[in-house]
Amino acid sequence: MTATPGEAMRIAKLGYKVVRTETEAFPAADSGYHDYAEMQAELDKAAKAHPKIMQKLSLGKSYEGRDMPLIKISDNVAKDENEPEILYDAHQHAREHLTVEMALYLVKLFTDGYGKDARITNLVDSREIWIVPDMNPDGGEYDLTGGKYHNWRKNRQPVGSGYKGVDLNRNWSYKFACCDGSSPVVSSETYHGPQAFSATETQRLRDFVLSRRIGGVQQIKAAIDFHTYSELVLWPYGYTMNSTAPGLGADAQKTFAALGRTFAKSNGYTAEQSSSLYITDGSIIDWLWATQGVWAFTFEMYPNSPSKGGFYPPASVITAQTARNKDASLTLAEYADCTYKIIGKAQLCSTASSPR
Ligand code: 0X9
Ligand code: CA
Ligand code: CA
Ligand code: ZN
Repeated sequence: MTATPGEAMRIAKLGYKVVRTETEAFPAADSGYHDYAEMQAELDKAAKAHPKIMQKLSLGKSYEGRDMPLIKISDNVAKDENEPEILYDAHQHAREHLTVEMALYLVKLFTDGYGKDARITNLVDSREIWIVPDMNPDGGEYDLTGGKYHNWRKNRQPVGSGYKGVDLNRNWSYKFACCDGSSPVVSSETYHGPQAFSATETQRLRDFVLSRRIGGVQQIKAAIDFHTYSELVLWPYGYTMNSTAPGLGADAQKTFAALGRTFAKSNGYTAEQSSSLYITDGSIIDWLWATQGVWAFTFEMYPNSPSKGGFYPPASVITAQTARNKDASLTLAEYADCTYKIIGKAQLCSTASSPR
């Protein structure tokens, strides 16, 4: 029996179990990319191979009912230990498929490298690593329908006037729709949604992040939100051109810039405050920093020009362009216990790390 997503949802609400079987695939030339089902299979395989250090959990379901996997990697993985936590999330934007490959690369890096590579082993032993490989499974699958790309960015939630889709990276609540960095128009690529967290998928990640606040202390200390493309390392805030602003003082700004420049040295990207690109309001990193005190970066991955494939670079680049972010991803995790070390102000960590 088959049903449209809308029908399936109504059937599910009646109490019947709805199993999703239809899946999309990449065009044959790009079969090196993982579609949704292949991503899930890869994650299941890794979890099975590394049960002591990896768990495949769930953030819950997307608007259309797809499971949103949540990966935890750490020693004693079944226990919540008192270790700095790091979040890597990918694929808020549907057409940015290379970011799913980035997340899968990190899963492999931390699991296959454990017990073999001292740097990886130290991190897995001393950190709790969270990976959200697919923030927008509905949009990602839609982007592949009919065997061709649709240049789709948003999620697939109906938004009125027959249109679908909220820009997930404009739907976070901090300075939501404040500053012309998003659109109130339902058909726009940067439509922010009727209100903050109107999108099912931003609710899912928000609720997870808030669940990591224990005894008033946010356990997640640092994060990278992966996008494509432009080869940039970006730090908060996106909503204002000012480099310091409420909640982002001079020491924090210097620390963001020093970390960002360190990452850029290793991956060859350009490092800058996110608003230097253009103003964005309601983005995840502004929310993570301002409301949770998480040292959050946006990475815009390969390529740096539309002539190299834009949002759709060939699968032949995946290996090099994910490995390119190895050092930056590990360095962030290493600094997660005290980012202020990078500006020589470790003494700030005992006081300034308390949540605001
Ligand atoms: O516009 C975006 O959301 C990101 N660029 S993309 O081409 N991947 O859509 C940039 C976001 C940068 N701004 C913040 N992170 N605040
Ligand atoms: Ca642990
Ligand atoms: Ca913990
Ligand atoms: Zn993006």
